[in-house]
Amino acid sequence: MSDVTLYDYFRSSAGYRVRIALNLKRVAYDRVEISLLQGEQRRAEHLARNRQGLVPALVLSDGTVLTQSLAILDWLDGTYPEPHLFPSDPLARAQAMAQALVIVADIHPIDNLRVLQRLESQFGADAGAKADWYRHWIALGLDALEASAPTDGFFGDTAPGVVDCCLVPQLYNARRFELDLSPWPKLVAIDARAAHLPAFAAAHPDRVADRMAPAA
Ligand SMILES: N[C@@H](CCC(=O)N[C@@H](CS)C(=O)NCC(=O)O)C(=O)O
Repeated sequence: MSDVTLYDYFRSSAGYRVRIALNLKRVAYDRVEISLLQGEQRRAEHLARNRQGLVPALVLSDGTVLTQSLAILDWLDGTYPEPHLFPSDPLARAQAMAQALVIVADIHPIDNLRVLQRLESQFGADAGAKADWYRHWIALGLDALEASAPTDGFFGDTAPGVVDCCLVPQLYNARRFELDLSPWPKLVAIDARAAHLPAFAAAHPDRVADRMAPAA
C-alpha cells in the first residue's frame, strides 16, 4: 500500500519536481493523472483538493492535502530525512532556497498554462508569440542560475538537492519550447548527470506517460 497519492499531470513541471523528490526519498506513492489539457484541474473534484485549481496536490494517508511543490518538498524532507534535499545550515538553506525560487517563483508562474491562455484570450497572442514569451522568461532565470551553478556534481553538492529537483523539470520544459540551451553548459551538465539517476529517470514525463498507456 502506498503512503501518499500524488494528483499530477505528466508534463507538469511542478508535479515533476515532486515525483523526483518522492523517488529520491523512496516514498511509495499512487499517482492520479489530472489532465490539464482537458481542464480537469478546474473541476469541482480537484478544486476540493486544491482551491487554486493547480497540480500537484499530495494527499496523505490521513486525508490531509498538501499543495505547492516547494512546500511538499519541504514536508518530505522533514518527514523522510534521507537523503536530505535542503541543507540544514541556515545560510546554505537560504542560498539553496534563493536558487530554487528563481525557478519556482520567478520563471514558472509567468510561463504557466493559465498565463499563456490569458495572453491569447486577452491580447490575441498566437502560438509563436506565446513560445517566445515562454523562452524569454526561462532564459532570464537560467542566466542567473548558470552564474551560481557548480561545475561538478549538483546544486545539492555530491547528491541532488532541492534546486536540482526544480532545475531538471524546467530544462525539460525549455526543450519542449525549443529553447537552445547552449548558453547554460553547467546547467545542461547537471541535468545530464541527474538523468543517469533512477529517481530522476523514473520521474521523467515520458516514463510517466509510458506507465499511463493502456495495455495493448
Ligand atoms: N507554485 C505552484 C505552481 C503549480 C502550477 O502552476 N501547476 C501547473 C502545472 S506545472 C498547473 O496546474 N497549471 C494549470 C493551469 O495553468 O491551468 C507549485 O509549485 O506547485
